[in-house]
Amino acid sequence: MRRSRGRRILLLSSLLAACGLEVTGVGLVSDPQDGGAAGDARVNGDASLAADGGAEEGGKDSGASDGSQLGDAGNRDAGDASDANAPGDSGDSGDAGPPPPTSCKTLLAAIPSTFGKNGPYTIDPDGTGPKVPFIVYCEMSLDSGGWTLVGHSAPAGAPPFGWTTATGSPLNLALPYSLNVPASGLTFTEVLLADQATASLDAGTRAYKFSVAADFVAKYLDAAVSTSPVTTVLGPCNPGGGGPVMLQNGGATSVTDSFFFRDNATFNDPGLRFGLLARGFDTYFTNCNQGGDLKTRQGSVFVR
Ligand SMILES: [Ca+2]
Repeated sequence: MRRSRGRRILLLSSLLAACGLEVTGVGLVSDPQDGGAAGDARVNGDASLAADGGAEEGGKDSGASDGSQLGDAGNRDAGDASDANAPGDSGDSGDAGPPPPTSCKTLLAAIPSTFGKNGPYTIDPDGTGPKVPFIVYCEMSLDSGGWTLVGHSAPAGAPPFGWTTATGSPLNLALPYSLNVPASGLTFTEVLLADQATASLDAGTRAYKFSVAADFVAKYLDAAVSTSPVTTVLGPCNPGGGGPVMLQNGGATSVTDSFFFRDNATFNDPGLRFGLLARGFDTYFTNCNQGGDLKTRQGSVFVR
């Protein structure tokens, strides 16, 4: 039990290290013998990593004053941390425990107590398939929760960036992040566009959602598709006629400079690229009805 958990933590440590993140203590997916499955699903990535840009300053993070991590106090386990670093800890009793969830949506469905607990979690979209589990940020509060972060911008961010581009890491707000959704195996039928709260991956003051076909990313690599109606999830902008007009077309998922959205299907001119860019939202229009009051805000793309 202890040794098995240690090995899984070691694996996650390696993944985090590959992302340039420090491991401050890691809880993995629901191990019923640990009691408190919800807490265990949570990765104890120190939220201050998001603000301080990751590995470079990661060593300064004690995690002791990490007030923004909800409900993870029980996961901080010095024994686990030492297990993760123990060079000789290669034993494994075969106690594999439940596999990671395939998405934040399935996590929330399996462990309803994760509702309201935004944060980093480990998912494995292809389940027992060959893809390696990885860390994502789950928005577990807005619109009933279950949203998986697949991209966020950063001030002065630059391409490549977009639906089919892998760059950055989810917890590092200093650089743009995009997952490369099809390569990850993640599936979804809803998209949530939100601005960022200050120094946080949580939504700030504006969020909009719409439904898409399950083959959205693959089918619209070089084409656009209507996203209407767009529904306001957060904020005062609640325009009629299908939502903020600049979000009414999506697709063009193969472009490597944005999560493309705009008021018409024209996406071939990179000089007129709108949507969530690596440096933040550009919606051309700024007001509620047309731009959803998103322009120039730092933003995130979640799927569910
Ligand atoms: Ca897998």
